[in-house]
Amino acid sequence: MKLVIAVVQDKDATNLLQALVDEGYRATKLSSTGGFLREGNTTLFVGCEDYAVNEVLRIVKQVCRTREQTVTPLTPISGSTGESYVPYPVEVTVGGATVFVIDVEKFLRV
Ligand code: 2BA
Repeated sequence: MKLVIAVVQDKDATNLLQALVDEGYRATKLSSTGGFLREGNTTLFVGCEDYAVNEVLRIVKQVCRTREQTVTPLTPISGSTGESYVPYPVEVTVGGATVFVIDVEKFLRV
């Protein structure tokens, strides 16, 4: 058995969860926060048989979109009064999804 962990954008999470459940997969949705953008995203846990991993990945790829997002890190500038920081917007491409596939040693429902 495998555990597929997919970090997706909030905008795709509802559709992805629905698509997985429609195809008979069990999934758990967690609210998460990206370390770089410090914005909300969604992490889905999908426990499935080994043979189903590619089908789960296909659904993830089909639903999740890449999007451009602007992040504004503070950039240091040096002036006569010393160093100060100015906002400098940078565009990054986020998604479709960041996926980890992990071997499950034991699966229990007690
Ligand atoms: P964030 O960490 O908020 O990253 C959002 C987007 O910012 C990333 O999109 C990437 O385009 C950019 N980015 C991240 N770190 C960067 C850096 N050091 N320099 C420049 N740009 C950077 P994605 O790659 O699609 O990642 C989306 C989300 O997936 C991430 O949100 C994070 O929550 C998760 N993620 C990505 N890689 C991960 C990893 N190796 N381990 C755990 N979570 C990961």
